[in-house]
Amino acid sequence: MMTGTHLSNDSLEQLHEDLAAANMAPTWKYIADFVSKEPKATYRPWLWRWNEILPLLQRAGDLITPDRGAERRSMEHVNPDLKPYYSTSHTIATAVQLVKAGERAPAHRHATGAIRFAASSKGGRVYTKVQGERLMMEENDLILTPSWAWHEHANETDHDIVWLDALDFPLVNLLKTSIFEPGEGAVCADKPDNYTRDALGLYRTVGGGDYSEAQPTLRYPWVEMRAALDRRSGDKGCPHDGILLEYINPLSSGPTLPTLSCRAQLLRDGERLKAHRATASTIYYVIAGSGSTVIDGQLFEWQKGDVFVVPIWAWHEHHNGTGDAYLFSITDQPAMERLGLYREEALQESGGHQSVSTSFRSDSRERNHEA
Ligand code: GTQ
Ligand code: FE2
Repeated sequence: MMTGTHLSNDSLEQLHEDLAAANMAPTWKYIADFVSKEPKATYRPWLWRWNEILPLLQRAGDLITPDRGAERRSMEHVNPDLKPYYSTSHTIATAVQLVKAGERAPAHRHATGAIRFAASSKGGRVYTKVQGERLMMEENDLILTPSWAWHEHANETDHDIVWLDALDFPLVNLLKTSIFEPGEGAVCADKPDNYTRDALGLYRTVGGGDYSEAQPTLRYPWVEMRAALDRRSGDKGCPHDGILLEYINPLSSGPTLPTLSCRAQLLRDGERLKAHRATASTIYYVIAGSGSTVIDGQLFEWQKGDVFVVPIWAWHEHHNGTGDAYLFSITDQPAMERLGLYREEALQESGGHQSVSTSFRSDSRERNHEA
């Protein structure tokens, strides 16, 4: 033989041992582990009730101030299977943030992209200043803070605001690309209100030149999104999502952010949708109404303010109760599409409906943790 180390009484077991010692792995033994037949979620669906989370945030209201150091008074929705990552799905983390009357939170920027959804606001001069532009937060407005955009929060009203944050830091951290920079003083020249919207709309300042930001820093008013949904309420809609609209980037007509797509949907009175699954994870926030979603055979009943996560490749179908329901959602579908990894399929059996085997109970927390 060419190699002096070849042994005539060699065995496969011996080879496997020697491969391990040489920091090599035999594909013939492990291929199913690293080229799995199907996506493995490795984390479960979960739901956080507004009623249970809000008191915790109120307590933080008395104990934390969002100044430099604490940085933000927000609390992450941590999936019980993703505790080391502080994340809600494997790619997205949502949180609730409280900014009390008269407070501000300091400027910073980070590689992670973020959106805010103004879950509970009385309107007025409460805003996130993004790249020098004040984006006002009326109830259920969507605000973007794209990757590396300076942002700070201010509540100049006499009432507190609570909003939902969604960030792509689990994906950014998986890719080891996190950067964070605190801001000192005026990090960015102030822009007039509605600057971006005007620049990307029908009118602009004469001689103002092209819009210069890589990603638009936009506010999407709920009154407009809601009107757009309601205009479609007589449509047939999608069998899986009912009336579903995506918040788009008007510069590219692409998704909301490169990594995240935000959507709002209308589920009509008694609407029962069919199950599908995709190589994307989605986090839902209930804007209004009540109903349920079956996720991999588990029933999740939801009402206004609740947040729930549909893991990657999990079957899910929404059933609305009585009256209209509106859901806001954040999905990593754009990231998957950009990587050429997006797939989806509809459930074929049982007319597209799953059989329900269990109901979600958040007080099953302890038992689930040990499982
Ligand atoms: O408001 O800038 O929930 O940077 C987590 C990180 C909110 C924010 C979070 C953040 C922010
Ligand atoms: Fe931030």
